[in-house]
Amino acid sequence: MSGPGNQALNINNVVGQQANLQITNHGSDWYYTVCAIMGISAIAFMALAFRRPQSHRIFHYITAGICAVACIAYFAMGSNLGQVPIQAEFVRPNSHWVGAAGTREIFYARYIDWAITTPLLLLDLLLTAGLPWPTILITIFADLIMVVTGLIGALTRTSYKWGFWTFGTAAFLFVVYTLLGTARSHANALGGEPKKTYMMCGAWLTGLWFLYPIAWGLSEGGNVIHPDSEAIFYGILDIFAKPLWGALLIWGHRNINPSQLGLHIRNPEQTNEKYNQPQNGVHGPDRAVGANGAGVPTTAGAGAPTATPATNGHQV
Ligand code: RET
Repeated sequence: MSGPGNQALNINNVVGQQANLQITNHGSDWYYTVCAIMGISAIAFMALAFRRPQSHRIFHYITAGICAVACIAYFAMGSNLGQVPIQAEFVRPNSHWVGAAGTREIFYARYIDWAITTPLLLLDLLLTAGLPWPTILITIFADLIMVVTGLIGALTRTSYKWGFWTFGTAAFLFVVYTLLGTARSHANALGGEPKKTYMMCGAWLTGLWFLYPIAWGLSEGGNVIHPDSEAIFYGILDIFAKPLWGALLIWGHRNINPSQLGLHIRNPEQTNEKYNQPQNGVHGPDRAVGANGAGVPTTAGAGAPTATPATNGHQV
């Protein structure tokens, strides 16, 4: 589709907003290709979700959401949008810009994507390990520090960008510590399918995520590779990190009941509740049957004054 077919670079070529070093039509075509892959994957995961009961869709929904957000981010990047020219610290090897490094196209859209999707990827994985929610929360917090410092470093013109990269890497190592330590031992304790799925997806995720700070060092950081190569590098990583990883995770969950993971999700299909029907004003005995027959504490009779708040909780 390169050449006259893809006009994004011509149309979105705003004077004063273009970097000296930016993607070409090839980079744009590739970004649009990844955009399509993400979009198709999001639709496929939603289609798979509808084949399961509502109480068994959480991992499909999270993973579909991840791919949908990536699809939009890739649309922006293919269109040469969501970017800003930043003075590069180093002259790129073999660059035409003699004497000065010039500006490089930095896609901040990438970081908006990551700020939304990497916490969801971790949620997918850490729920599989049956981790207590405060531990999930602090891990996602560290992940957000990683993404935000990566963005600020990318927008920094001087060598101080590496300071942000260092903070980001420290935060990332905390995430890795949770994955290889705490979460792994929780998954081990669960055993069976959750353990198998966690081990597979956890190893995949950890190995893959280590390549991102390297891609950053060669692109936004060191200005070593061309923005088209940056597109290919991050694009391939993202395909492995989102649709392919997500498919493996969802496949791993085919025989896992969320209640095994401490996820007690109300299941109207099993308890014969009718949608939009008031539950006699309170959450009566129907409700107390709990998700998937999991032993949920019951309140006595329909007249019980309070609901059973724990039934929807994530109890671990
Ligand atoms: C940055 C730079 C700062 C140091 C570190 C980084 C790591 C980023 C990672 C991103 C993962 C993104 C994924 C996207 C999915 O499509 C921010 C590059 C450590 C690990 C999985």
